[in-house]
Amino acid sequence: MRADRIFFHFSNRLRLAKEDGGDNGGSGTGRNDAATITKPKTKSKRPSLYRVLILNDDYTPMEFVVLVLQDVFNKSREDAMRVMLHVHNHGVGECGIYPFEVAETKVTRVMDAARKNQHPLQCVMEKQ
Ligand code: TYC
Repeated sequence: MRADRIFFHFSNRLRLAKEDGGDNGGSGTGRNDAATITKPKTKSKRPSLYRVLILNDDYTPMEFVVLVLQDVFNKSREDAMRVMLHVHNHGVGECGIYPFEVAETKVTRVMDAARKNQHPLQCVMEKQ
């Protein structure tokens, strides 16, 4: 750092430390110029989570379901195959758990893909 930059840097730190530690309402300790983290006044709530499920039917091709699981739910080919076979054998299966709007978007993407390809595949979400 150049000499004038070093001077500026330290004089600025000193100024900030004085303001911070003085009697002027600053809340810090004056030890550094980092931003003060204050506790939010309102309680923040964790978002409710939703399970996205796909349902079995007799007509949607297995390969289509696997591709949808890979594309919409970012599953590996192996995981997608496992979920698809679970749904095929048990009637319903979980694709993932997400906050409301993410779950809603995924359901819409699956239903749109199914409709476009004229498959009866159904996808739903339920509050966890
Ligand atoms: N049961 C379908 C078939 O035999 C395959 C299938 C699997 C369909 C999972 C939907 O969610 C599903 N072609």
